[in-house]
Amino acid sequence: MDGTQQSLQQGRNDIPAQQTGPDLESLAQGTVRTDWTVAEVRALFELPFNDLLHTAQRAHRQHFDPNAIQISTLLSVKTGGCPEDCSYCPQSVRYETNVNNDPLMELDEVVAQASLAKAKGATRFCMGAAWRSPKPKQIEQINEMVRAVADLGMETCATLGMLKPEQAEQLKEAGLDYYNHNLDTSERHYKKIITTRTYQHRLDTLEAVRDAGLKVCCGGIVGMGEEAIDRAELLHTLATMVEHPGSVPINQLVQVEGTPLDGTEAFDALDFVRMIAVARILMPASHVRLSAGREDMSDATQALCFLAGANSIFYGEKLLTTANPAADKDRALMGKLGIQPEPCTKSTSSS
Ligand code: SAM
Ligand code: DTB
Ligand code: SF4
Repeated sequence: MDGTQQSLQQGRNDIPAQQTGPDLESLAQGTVRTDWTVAEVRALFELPFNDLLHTAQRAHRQHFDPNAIQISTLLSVKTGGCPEDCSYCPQSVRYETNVNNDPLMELDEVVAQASLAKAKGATRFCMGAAWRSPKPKQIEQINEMVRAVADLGMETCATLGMLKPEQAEQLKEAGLDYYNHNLDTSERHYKKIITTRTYQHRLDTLEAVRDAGLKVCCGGIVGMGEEAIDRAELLHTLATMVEHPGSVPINQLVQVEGTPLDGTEAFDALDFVRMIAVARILMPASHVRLSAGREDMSDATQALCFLAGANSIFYGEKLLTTANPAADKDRALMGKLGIQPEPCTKSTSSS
């Protein structure tokens, strides 16, 4: 016996006997459940990496083509000057960043950007505004943009801050498909990240969005100095909503100079992959989006995310204000992996 084998054998005596773990066979069936416990979620995070990824990939295949991903492009239609204090965000007026306070974009410009995104292969166009919540006039202006983008034959998404039930209904009426509103993190950690609106405010907006018949896009950010329990609690909250969000963006913090979270310890790539895999198992029929942070990820990390069940990306060189991989780089990655764009769900005369 060589030294390594000896030490491995000796080490084995120190490892506690394995407790009964999650039933991987049952999880791989991909049954949609909303009754998960936090203990169950934690146990998923503690699985050996290979068991976790294999189970996530099996659950993924129950609901999706494993070689297709949904492609969204983002546009910041109202950039900067936001009164909120989200400590990750370069658009808050409270932090000195290089983001200016721009007015709402003209309709023509939005349509031009959406057409370009469509020509490059995006099927969904997501319009973001740096608002705490939109005013009535602003909802009207956004509604015009929604109608025009829908007329291009694209799916539409908006992220405009907090909404009242009637505002969600107005957006639905205009033809909006998805509304993005993230929980960002666990309720406990949230208080250290944002003080100007509560977790309950976010849950109320999500309820208004759901009740209006809009599809919910809701996820969070990792790498904000949270603990493992916070990531488990965030996914638990999402996976125990009355209905799982149709789209679950998992963002890795993009650190921006001037924001309070700049300088936070870099997030471990394999922990990011775990986050994707656990989201996939908990919400097997939802699109899980490998969202912000891809500029800092290797092709290998992204490939592992797809294996773990990520099946959506933001595509195009810009997120809202920060960089995203160039479209040709993403096309090359998809080519290497044999991944195809998922077909658009919209069928209009112009599409
Ligand atoms: N102002 C609206 C709001 O906050 O509801 C909509 C736009 S806001 C920029 C949308 C989401 O982007 C945030 O909730 C957050 O999850 C994500 N985000 C913002 N800055 C980020 C960053 N630096 N890194 C990763 N995700 C970020
Ligand atoms: C989401 O979950 N991530 C996107 C989108 N929804 C709106 C935003 C990421 C923003 C990253 C920082 C920036 O570009 O300003
Ligand atoms: Fe404003 Fe949204 Fe940024 Fe928060 S995340 S500061 S609400 S733009």
